[in-house]
Amino acid sequence: MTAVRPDIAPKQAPEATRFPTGFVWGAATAAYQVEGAAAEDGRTPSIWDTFSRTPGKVRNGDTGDIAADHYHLYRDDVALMKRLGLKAYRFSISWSRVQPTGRGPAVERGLDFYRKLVDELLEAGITPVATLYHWDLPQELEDAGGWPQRVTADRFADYAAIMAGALGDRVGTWTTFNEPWCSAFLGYGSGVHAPGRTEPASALRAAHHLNLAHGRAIEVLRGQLPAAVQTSVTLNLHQVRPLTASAADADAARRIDAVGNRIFTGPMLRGEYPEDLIADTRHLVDWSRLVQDGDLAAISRPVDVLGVNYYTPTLVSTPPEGSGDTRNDGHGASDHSPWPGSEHVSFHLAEGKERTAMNWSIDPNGLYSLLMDVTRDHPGLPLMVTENGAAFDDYVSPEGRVEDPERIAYLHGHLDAVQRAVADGADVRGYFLWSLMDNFEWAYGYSKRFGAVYVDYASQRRIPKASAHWYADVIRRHGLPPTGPA
Ligand code: IFM
Repeated sequence: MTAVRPDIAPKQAPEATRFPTGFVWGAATAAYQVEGAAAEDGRTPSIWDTFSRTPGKVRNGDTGDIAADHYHLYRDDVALMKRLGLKAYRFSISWSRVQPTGRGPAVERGLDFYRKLVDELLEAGITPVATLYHWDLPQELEDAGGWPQRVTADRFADYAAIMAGALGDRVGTWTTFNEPWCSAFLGYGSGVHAPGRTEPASALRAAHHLNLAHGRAIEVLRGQLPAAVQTSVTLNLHQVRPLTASAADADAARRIDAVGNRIFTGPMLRGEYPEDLIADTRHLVDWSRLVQDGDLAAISRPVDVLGVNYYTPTLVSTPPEGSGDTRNDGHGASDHSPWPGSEHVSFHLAEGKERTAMNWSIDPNGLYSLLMDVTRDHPGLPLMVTENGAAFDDYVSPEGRVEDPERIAYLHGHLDAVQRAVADGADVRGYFLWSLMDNFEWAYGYSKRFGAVYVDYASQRRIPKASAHWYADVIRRHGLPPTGPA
């Protein structure tokens, strides 16, 4: 087993580099990206199994069949987390592993995996943070219509009840959804994610039913969980910026903010869909029929903490000729836009900024602004950075080490941004690095490495990268090293 490098010795950090008492240090993964064991112990295909087996959908024809084999190696992985000093582990549950058809009774063998994982974490002193849905709908539910169908929200509430019954009180925080924007708009709009449909109206319907499913699940969870257990949802809020000061670009930013962010924060945190979103999309859906009596009250049930994922800002304009260009929206190439009703907006890469292997520009101020914007718009709402990190072209040196100074610089800059936001009044309770280890990066397959821990997929050997040792040092200090990356 690899030990945490001793050459980064814990030092006493000056007060200025410290984070609030109780600030949680974690790392995150998701079921389909790491578990593997795709057909074991009763698990049935999810939409990502089907999608990844469809030729041309995922780079190199990669699938999550084996992934990082976390299903079998979870004990070693938890031991590694402990050595790194992680205080919390954010993972997701594979719905089709615990409820193979998406309805009816749970399969005990599937539940057992998560019981054992949670036991192992608690034994190691690591708080489990569980996400119910990170994009892997049971295929049977997609065959019945998927998220554009209202009944899928009912199915999700039943599944939430199963998980609360099985593990409720032993998980620190229950999160309903990870990035429902991706499920709705990449899954049913641009089609670069499973199930690969390209239907703008269905994408909007999916967004509403994901919102409804969230609200129904929060009701179920709150009804079953002890008061000390937290509920949440994680959103990939786009930090939208207009390219120029023109009115046209301001309108582009407003539109993308509406269909990228406020379509979720509006109903969840204010109990209403934004008027401008409805106006921009009313040629696609009849919102007065889609949103039924009681839906908004259900969706706006309070959460204890809002999870925020951030990687890069979103720079937009309205092109003079009016034809949009989504090549740089950061969400993958498609002839179909994931921005229904605002297809004429163009996306840009900021000039002069460094980029990650995803071609995403590196801009820690975007995270600072995002946390401050949410704090301004929703005062008093506790926040958690549930994902932040970067892919780089990592490799193992002949000495068996993985040096990733760019990732250390990325993490340092973004943690500094979190600290500045906290100092300026944002109630940020914790930070989860994406990702604990290299994994299946959706349509990019295994070609992108986001991990702090390198995974050699041929042997399943884990090698903590230099950034993992650096992060372990940050955790020990409860603050950033005073002089930047080690
Ligand atoms: O890998 C994904 C994760 O599943 C969701 N948020 C963004 C990450 C990087 O693309």
